[in-house]
Amino acid sequence: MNEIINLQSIISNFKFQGKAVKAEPYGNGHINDTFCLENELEDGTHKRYILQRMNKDIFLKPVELMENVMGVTSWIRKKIIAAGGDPERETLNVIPSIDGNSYYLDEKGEYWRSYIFIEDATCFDLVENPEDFYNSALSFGNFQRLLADYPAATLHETIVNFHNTVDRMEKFKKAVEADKVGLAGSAKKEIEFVMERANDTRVICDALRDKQIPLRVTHNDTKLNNIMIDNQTGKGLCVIDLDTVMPGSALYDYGDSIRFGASTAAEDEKDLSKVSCDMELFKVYTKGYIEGCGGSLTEHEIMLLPMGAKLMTLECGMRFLTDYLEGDVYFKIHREGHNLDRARTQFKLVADMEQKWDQMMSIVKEYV
Ligand code: ADP
Ligand code: GN1
Ligand code: MG
Repeated sequence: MNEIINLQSIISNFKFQGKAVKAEPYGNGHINDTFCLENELEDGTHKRYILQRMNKDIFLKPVELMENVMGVTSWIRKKIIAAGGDPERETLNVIPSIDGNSYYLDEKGEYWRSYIFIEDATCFDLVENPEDFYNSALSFGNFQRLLADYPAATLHETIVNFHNTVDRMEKFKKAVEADKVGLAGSAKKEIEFVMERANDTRVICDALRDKQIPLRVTHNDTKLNNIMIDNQTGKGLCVIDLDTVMPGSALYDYGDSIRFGASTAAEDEKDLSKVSCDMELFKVYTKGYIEGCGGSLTEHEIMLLPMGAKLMTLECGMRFLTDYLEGDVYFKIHREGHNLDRARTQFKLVADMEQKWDQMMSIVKEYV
């Protein structure tokens, strides 16, 4: 963030406890501008909050988005309370603005929101041990189960066609054709890699269209750093980043977790020899996700899990590459060529999954 933001004026518009003593940029999200705010209370203790400026270029209807967040968190909250859990830590808690809204609209037209900071829990960018990954799978599966009876028709579609891989392919082709910033020549191999897999992009879309698999309420952005793992228990504590909760497929949630978490390297690793899809991690996540969903996944969904992993990885690679070709307008970048590096790791993973296809299929078959 190069601009200077007057956080103090933003902070004064929320119903926070105590007095702000510190506020700094926080986390590794690619979309919103996230800050950690630390307040001192009257008794001298400190309390932290997450303060976020929502990306309004990406989320075109922030008010509707916050309606989704309020709806989903209050739904989950009731279930947590009924199960004897801690609703302050196991779901996001929105701090209202002083005029009682779930967001604050500043004079520049920017939308802000705030959550209670979940303490004693960690968001990981890389899996540190298979147990954590298994626990994250249980939580993401469980999250989908908690929302299974949510009135889906009341949810706003925060990003239209978010995981429609056919539509993503079309957008990708247009970006290649337009070659807006003249970089297509530097990504010939990568563009070809995507084009060769154009037919694959239909598989989940067709299965949904033909009702071979059900439409569910899903998270749609299930990367490992969108879940908080409890520092004491090592268990998945709270699913965060609810901006894309919408009707979708369980294959999206499962697939996106594999894409990010079963990779042996960071999403933007430059040394591709370090990047592969770890079959041990694939196995533990598959087990955890199917368990977390509480037996609700159909046989057809289970058989399509490897395709979910491959297509979510291909889609994400396509999205990074599209953004590279369009001049880095979507994902935050931290170095030149960052989106191309990210696209390359995704394509390396796709190629690796294709090599390991039989292994992946035999792992999921154990659960049919
Ligand atoms: P983005 O959409 O940009 O990824 P997130 O909502 O995922 O934004 O937030 C970015 C990061 O901020 C998360 O990966 C996490 O580290 C941290 N974070 C978000 N919400 C909380 C919270 N309630 N408590 C603690 N950390 C949080
Ligand atoms: C973004 O918001 P964040 O950083 O958790 C993106 C995901 C991508 C991911 C790739 C709303 O996730 O779809 O898979 O980056 N979120 C949105 O790391 O586009
Ligand atoms: Mg996030």
